[in-house]
Amino acid sequence: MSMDFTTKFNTWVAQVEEGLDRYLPSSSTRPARLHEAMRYTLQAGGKRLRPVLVLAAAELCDPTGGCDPLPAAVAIECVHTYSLIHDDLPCMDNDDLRRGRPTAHRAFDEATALLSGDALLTHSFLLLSLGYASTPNLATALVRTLAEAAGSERLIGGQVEDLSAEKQGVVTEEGLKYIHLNKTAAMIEAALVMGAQIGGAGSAQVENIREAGRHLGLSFQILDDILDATGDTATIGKTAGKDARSGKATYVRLHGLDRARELACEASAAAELAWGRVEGDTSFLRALTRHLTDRKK
Ligand code: GRG
Repeated sequence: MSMDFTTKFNTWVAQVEEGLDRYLPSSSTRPARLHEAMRYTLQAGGKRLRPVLVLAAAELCDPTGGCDPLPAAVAIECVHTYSLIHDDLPCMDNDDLRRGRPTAHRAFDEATALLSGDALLTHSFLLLSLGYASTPNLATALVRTLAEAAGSERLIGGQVEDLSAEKQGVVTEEGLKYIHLNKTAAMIEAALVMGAQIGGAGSAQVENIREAGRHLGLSFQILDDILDATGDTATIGKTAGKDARSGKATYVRLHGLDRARELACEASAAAELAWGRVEGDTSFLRALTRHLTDRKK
């Protein structure tokens, strides 16, 4: 029986929440303050987009569910959460609010926040090595996909250029695309590719899925820029209007709100087209693409 989009999304989010609880050390594990801090941001209720993409891509490529995608889903959420904790630190965006709560360095202290991010990043690779120990080739492929996406040429590279564009107060179209493709799209692509790898997809299918992820990632980030400019702090769960105040490189700054909205729709349409080249039942992922283009947080 086919479930509707929201039911399916919520079912997967519930599995992810359960996985986060199961695969993280308990908050009483020594040193308790560190484990409390790891769980504090991780379990603050993000959208869980990346782990849901892992689960959805795995089901798309192997509807029989031969191999459990949950450890990989939890691993990518750990990396994503580490990047948010570090991004909020005083040496980067210096933000007070994340996922509707005081940021980790406000709720704990700067050293604990920094180390909780480090620990989440490290834990993600432990989860991949333990979760896929019985399929070593798959474990290696997943480690590679996640490490490449989170590494110096993608997530961290995008963050570095973002910070330097903000400092210099200069942003070009090419620079902005580099930042968005690497800071945001890399992890969205990686989530889909990891799911496809778990589902045993061949290289053509993996590349088509990666391509859809790239467009989805761009559209997601343009919407993030739009929501920062138009949303309210209570709804988006982080400080609204911060990009404009800090002179951040965004699509809204470069093109204005109306053109940014058009560009988000164009990126979303490109993702739709890319889903058309992917084999299997892509209805959930297409619906998710549309849903993310209309999102309010
Ligand atoms: C510190 C290496 C390092 C990287 C930081 C994630 C990040 C890069 C910066 C956060 C600010 C930002 C706008 C990043 C772009 C990616 C993005 C939109 C992150 C927020 O993802 P959501 O909206 O967050 O999925 P939730 O909380 O719902 O998981």
